[in-house]
Parts: sequence; C-alpha cells; structure tokens
Amino acid sequence: MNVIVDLCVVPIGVGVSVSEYVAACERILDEAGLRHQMHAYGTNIEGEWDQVFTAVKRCHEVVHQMGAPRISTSLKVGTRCDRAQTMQDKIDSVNSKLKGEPPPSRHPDYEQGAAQGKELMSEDCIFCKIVTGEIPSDQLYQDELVTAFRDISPQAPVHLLIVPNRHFNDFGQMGDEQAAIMGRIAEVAGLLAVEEGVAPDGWRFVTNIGENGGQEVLHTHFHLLGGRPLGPLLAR
Ligand code: DGP
Repeated sequence: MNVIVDLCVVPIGVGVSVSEYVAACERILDEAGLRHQMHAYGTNIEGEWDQVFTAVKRCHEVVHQMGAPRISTSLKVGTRCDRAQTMQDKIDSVNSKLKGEPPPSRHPDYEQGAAQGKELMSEDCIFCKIVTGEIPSDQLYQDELVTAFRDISPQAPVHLLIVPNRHFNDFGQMGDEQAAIMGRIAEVAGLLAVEEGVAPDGWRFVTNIGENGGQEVLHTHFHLLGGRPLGPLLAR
C-alpha cells in the first residue's frame, strides 16, 4: 500500500538549530529512494508503506546517534484505495484550479459524463483497477507514477502494458505537466525490455488512440512488444 506522509522530526536538547539533523534525515530518504519534498515545517514523503516507515525509524536512529537525547516527531499519514494519487497530483489539481483550467485528465467525454451525472472518477476503468490491485494482473513493476503488467491477450511472445497510475483517457490528453510520468514510462520500458530479454533483438513500443487508433481501453497505455520479428507497423 502506498502512503503519503508529512514528517516533522524535532530533536530535543540539541540547541535552537536543527538543520544538520534535518539534513541527515533528508539523506536517509534519498538513500531509501523515496520521493520527498522538504518544506519549512517538515518533509512530505511518498512511497510504499513499509519503506516509508523503515526510513522514519532510521531517521530516529540516526538523529539519536548524532547526540539528540530526545526526539518528538509529528506525522500526518494519508492513504487512499479508490485510486492512485501522488503528492504531485494533489498539487497539480489545486494549481489547475488556480489557473482556471480543468484538471489535465478531463477529456471532453469526462465533461460529458459529468453533465450526465455519471461518476467522474475512473471507477469504471479496468486499468485504474489494475493499478490499485482491485483487478489482479501479472504485474511486473509499480512505483508511484507507473505500473507495468502483462497483456491479457498477448500478440507477441513478450507483450507488456505500461500505464500511468493516474487516469488519462489517452496519450493525446497528456501534456507538459506529465513530463515526469512520460520520462518514467520511457525508463521502465527500457528496463523491462532488458529484463524480458527482448532488448538485444529489438522491440516495439506503441500506444493506440481513439477509434481509428484501435484503442479499446480508455486509459493511456503503451504496448511493449517483442520476442519475434514484428513485421510492418500497420496490418496491410
Ligand atoms: P488497446 O487496444 O491499445 O486499447 O489495448 C488494450 C489492451 O489491454 C489489449 O491488448 C488487451 C489488454 N487488456 C484488456 N483488459 C485487460 C485486463 O483486464 N488485464 C490485462 N492484463 N490486459 C487487459
């Protein structure tokens, strides 16, 4: 289970400046590979529950080792199971409202759904449910931004799908603000191509958009295909 926390570690009995202790904690979070954002009264951290709390424990251990006899930590903890949401998603959502723009995931169909009183969230989306684990999949990779799993109906010896955890109807709905997600998709695709053994001979990475594109599932996804010569790009 993923968690977002707001951590404020306050060493007691070490004088008025705590910055060296905060720096030590930031280093621990870096080493743990956790996404984190320091602010004036603490640090937001996101990641897998056990990894986050192991890092919090390590912060206490190290700050004690540095000479603090007491530590008083405050911690806000948030989880959600209705959909995947990162810290950046929360910020983007507020920023888009400040700019007077609809959230980036709002496709015209989404607005239409709203007008018809349909549930706006992606509850009906198969891939959102795969991301949260509500629908089982043969999952190969997941982090706070993307999930990769095997296609249920493989068209090649290796046929994986890589999806953003957050719902976008299709790739055309994604923009500049999703640069981090797109970068991660590229990175994970390269890693999985190596892991699946298709990197040496080559592979294909495609996304279908809309009806003419042959898109069946309305949640941005990339097909990673390989393991045999894939022929021309388009069926003739
Ligand atoms: P596209 O046609 O580009 O929208 O591709 C959708 C792909 O998603 C298609 O190759 C089959 C796959 N797919 C559909 N439903 C599921 C599912 O429940 N689990 C998995 N693993 N793949 C699915």
